[in-house]
Amino acid sequence: MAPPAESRALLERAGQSHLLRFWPELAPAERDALLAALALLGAEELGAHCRRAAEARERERGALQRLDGRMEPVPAEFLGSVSSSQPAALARWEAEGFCQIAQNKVAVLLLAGGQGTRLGVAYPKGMYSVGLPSGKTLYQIQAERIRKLEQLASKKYSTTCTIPWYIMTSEFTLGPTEKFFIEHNYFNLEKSNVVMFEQRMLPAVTFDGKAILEEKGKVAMAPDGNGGLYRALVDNKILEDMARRGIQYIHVYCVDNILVKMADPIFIGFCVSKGADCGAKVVEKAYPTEPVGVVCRVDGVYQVVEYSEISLDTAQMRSPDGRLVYNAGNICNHFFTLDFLKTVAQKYEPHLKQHVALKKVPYVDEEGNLVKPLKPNGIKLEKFVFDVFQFSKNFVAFEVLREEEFSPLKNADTADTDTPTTARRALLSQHYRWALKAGAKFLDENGSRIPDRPNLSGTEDPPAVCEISPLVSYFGEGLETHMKNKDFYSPFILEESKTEMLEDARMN
Ligand code: UD2
Repeated sequence: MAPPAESRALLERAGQSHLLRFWPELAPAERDALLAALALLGAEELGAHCRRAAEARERERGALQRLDGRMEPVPAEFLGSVSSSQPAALARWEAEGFCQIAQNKVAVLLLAGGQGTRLGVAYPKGMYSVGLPSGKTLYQIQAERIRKLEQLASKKYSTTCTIPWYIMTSEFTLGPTEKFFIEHNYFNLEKSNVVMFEQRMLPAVTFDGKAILEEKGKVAMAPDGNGGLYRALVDNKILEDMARRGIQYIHVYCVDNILVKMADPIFIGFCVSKGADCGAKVVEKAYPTEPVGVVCRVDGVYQVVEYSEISLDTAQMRSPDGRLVYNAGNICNHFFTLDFLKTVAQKYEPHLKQHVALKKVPYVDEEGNLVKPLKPNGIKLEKFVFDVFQFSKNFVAFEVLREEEFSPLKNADTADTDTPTTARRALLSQHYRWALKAGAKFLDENGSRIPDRPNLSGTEDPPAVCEISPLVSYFGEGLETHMKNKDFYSPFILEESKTEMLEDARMN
């Protein structure tokens, strides 16, 4: 049976009739599914999308040089920093942050729609366990940090507060993420305070502007980038949900940073105190080609220039003090006011740039064989979450310490950086440093004292293994009660259930 004449005519006009090439071979259900998918995309829109993708790729090939001359670093007055601020200022910002959290004005929003191709697992990254002694996954760690922070804020203000957790997923991640949360009873968070929603998908396109078939009857689709957030907020009425709950400030973050300080009271307090509508946490970039974007100004307007979009010459530029000129490394931790998000969603979203990502997209060739290309063959158009900085009326950046706050999980252990091993090491060295600071002593399996290494960096394996549950401590606070002058056999896990025992021992 021939495909419906109307569909064929529409696709032909849009330059996409190849999508029906295998029609005669498709089973009835596959035909229905293909027609339904094409109807949803709309032939005209699909044609326009494919043209846009091919043109954008052409344009971007010559764009780097032009951007370089227009970049300038973030001026010092708009850049706060943990390391150069007085303790009193940090304490003030922290108190401000806690005050906002206690009033139920703060939410966290997780970007979790990515495909995690570099890590090479077939499930959402948040479900990944980096091999901690507790076996906890990224999602569990994050859920426990939220619970602890709620407790801390509630206690400080003798109230009961909630930090709603919004999770943006995609067609790839929604199903498994939901299932995982249900299986784990939402990690003891109130289900109604965990709001999952889905971002849109876009077809992948060949360099000459044709949508790609990943199966004989299936168009290859990919999420529309983490800047798809702004459309997804509208599609799913999330801003209304936030307004209903009285949320005013939102901390947006990406799924794979094992050290993420969700709803960090210091960062929230800093942004609120400065009257910012939009803010970004940054760390000092480690080396010129590190795969993090840099926060800077382009033509006087705030922006992140992504690692794939900065030229090597510019990335390597150094100031007289030897630091990289563009050193404000974006760690995908953003602050937004609800009002700012509303303005972006209503007014600016259509103007956000569509970035070109060149990917290896598996496809069926003209003979119908499945091909897994060895080099990029497809264009994915993506919006970036930080591209809204340009619309901010009062943008601030806040520099934090890498070893305390940034260790992303991007690659499998075969790579040198940003792997399960580096993430596990970063977390365990941080917990080891916290434990030492709280006065803990460590013993090996023979009962011999393990010499202390208080200045251990996040890139080394700690001499003793000590994992501290986020339910016991959010960021190293309150550990003396459980650990001061006590001996712990390595490896040791400080779980909430053990803390009472330790306190009893201290009293006696
Ligand atoms: C991101 C930043 C980069 C740097 C780096 C630090 C962007 C665009 N780039 O780069 O500047 O800060 O992180 O770790 O933010 N995601 C979605 N939907 C999508 C695509 C991605 O939700 O369609 C999520 C993804 O699940 C992850 C986050 O966005 O949580 C970042 O995505 P990525 O890991 O692909 O970004 P990366 O490492 O290229």
